[in-house]
Amino acid sequence: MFKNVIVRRPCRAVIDGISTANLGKPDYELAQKQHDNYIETLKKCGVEVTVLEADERYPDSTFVEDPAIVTKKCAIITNPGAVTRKGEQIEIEEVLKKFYNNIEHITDPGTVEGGDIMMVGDHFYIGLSQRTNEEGAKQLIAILEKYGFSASIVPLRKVLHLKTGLAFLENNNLLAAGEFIESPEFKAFNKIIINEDESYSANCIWVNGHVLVPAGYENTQKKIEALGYKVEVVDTSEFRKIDGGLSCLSLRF
Ligand code: CIR
Repeated sequence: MFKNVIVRRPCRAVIDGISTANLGKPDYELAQKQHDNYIETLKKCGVEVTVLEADERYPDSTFVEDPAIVTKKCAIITNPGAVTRKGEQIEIEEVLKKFYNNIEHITDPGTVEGGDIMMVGDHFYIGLSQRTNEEGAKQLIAILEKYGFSASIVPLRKVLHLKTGLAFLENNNLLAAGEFIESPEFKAFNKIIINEDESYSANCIWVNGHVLVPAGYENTQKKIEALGYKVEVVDTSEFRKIDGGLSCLSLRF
């Protein structure tokens, strides 16, 4: 179960977030409203939400999942691979100090972004991507093993982050899209295949028995409801325009 969630308000510069989506620029006001609703939905799932102020220096800083990895035993401050995101990790460390005694760091030349890390119980899958390099993964594995966790590497071919195409919903249930549908690494899971035209909705989050699903993806929504979860639909259209989804918007621990 999760007790805490950290989010950061989208800044005005969110319109300049890194994007490959070709969907135009986010509408700042609407992004704010969607973020309000995201927070309210999380509260419904029984977590305490810490809301950080917008940080105009970093257009993508609302995606707090990337500068840190939060586990049961420690927090790991990452080292973002994207140039415009370097520095976000310094800000998140300040906040995580209030929650964790054990804080670890990924350092140059290693880079890691939290979106590439998927926690499944005591095991961590690490996506090797444009943002997370081999040296970063090596450092991360050493840290995780020090705390008694295990880890394995998954090379990515197309998607931005590992969790762009995967979501672990507990109880062995795994949403999988695109390049992950046939991956041997995930053979043992009860895989829920996300249709290609709904691939964005592979990025859902499990929060204490509820599953947050992005608005507008009916097939995915039905599949998750059929598994018995309480589905919470949240509109993330403005974050999608800058390649962000539900998981990217929070740290959950
Ligand atoms: C970026 O390219 O870094 C942001 N525009 C999107 C980050 C999405 N984060 C995530 O998948 N964890």
